[in-house]
Amino acid sequence: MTPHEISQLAELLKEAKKIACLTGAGMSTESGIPDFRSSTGIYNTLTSEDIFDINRFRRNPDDFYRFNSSFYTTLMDAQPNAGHLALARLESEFGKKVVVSTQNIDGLHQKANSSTVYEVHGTMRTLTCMKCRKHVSSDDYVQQLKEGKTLRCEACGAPYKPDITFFGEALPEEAYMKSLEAFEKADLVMVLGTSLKVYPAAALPSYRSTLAKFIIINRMETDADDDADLVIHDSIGEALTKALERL
Ligand code: CNA
Repeated sequence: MTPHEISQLAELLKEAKKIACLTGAGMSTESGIPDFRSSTGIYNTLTSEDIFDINRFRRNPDDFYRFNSSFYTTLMDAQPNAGHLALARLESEFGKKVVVSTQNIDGLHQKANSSTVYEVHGTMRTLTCMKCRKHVSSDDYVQQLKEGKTLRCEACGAPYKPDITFFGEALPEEAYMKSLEAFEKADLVMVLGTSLKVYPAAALPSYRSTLAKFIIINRMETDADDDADLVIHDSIGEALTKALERL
């Protein structure tokens, strides 16, 4: 990235009061969690992409739990990186109002102390029984999850489903509605580390006001690049850290 891009980023951050961010898997690659669609992403190591499809999970939960053992272990052990910390610092050190709508299920924005995080694709922290709807914390099943064992409800024996949004499921309504409101009210919208391929989350930035500034930081090109005031095809952690040094 060029020094000019960093000074443009710093200037846009400086002017902003209300910032709405849409973050994706690229936000957490610098914490060691692979994304989906990069050359090193999960879709390149899977035999089938439909592992996150709800109909496949209903037919065969064993595959999902087996595949996710190593992914879950990586998620549990990961720590926030410079990018997560920079978003939290925009609030704590620079007095910005920052809303983070994340497609991620790793909880790293919360670990970094961002105050307002909407998980539009749900969370791995809780599980719900597919039959009797018993709702439990994943904390009580860490070992089984790491070992890739299929989790079953103690009450009725049906599989537990992690409360993440599978392909084919509706988004958590409250998180999505609150995100929409934040994107409408923001004077700066940032897209960070997402290929913008998964809808309806990918549509959130398009709800911004015509007066709002629009920044994309993503290693690969996205379909929204042409609409942005600033596009940086580089590391989120580096770009935000360098820009914050100039605030
Ligand atoms: P994606 O389609 O894999 O896109 C990620 C994007 O991030 C790519 O365009 C990359 O170029 C870019 N990228 C990767 N690393 C960096 C970096 N360090 N700096 C800047 N850009 C980078 O992932 P999306 O989030 O768009 O897809 C949505 C899915 C992915 C959501 O449902 C997530 O739940 C799911 N996912 C989440 C995690 C997680 O929780 N950490 C990990 C993997 C997948």
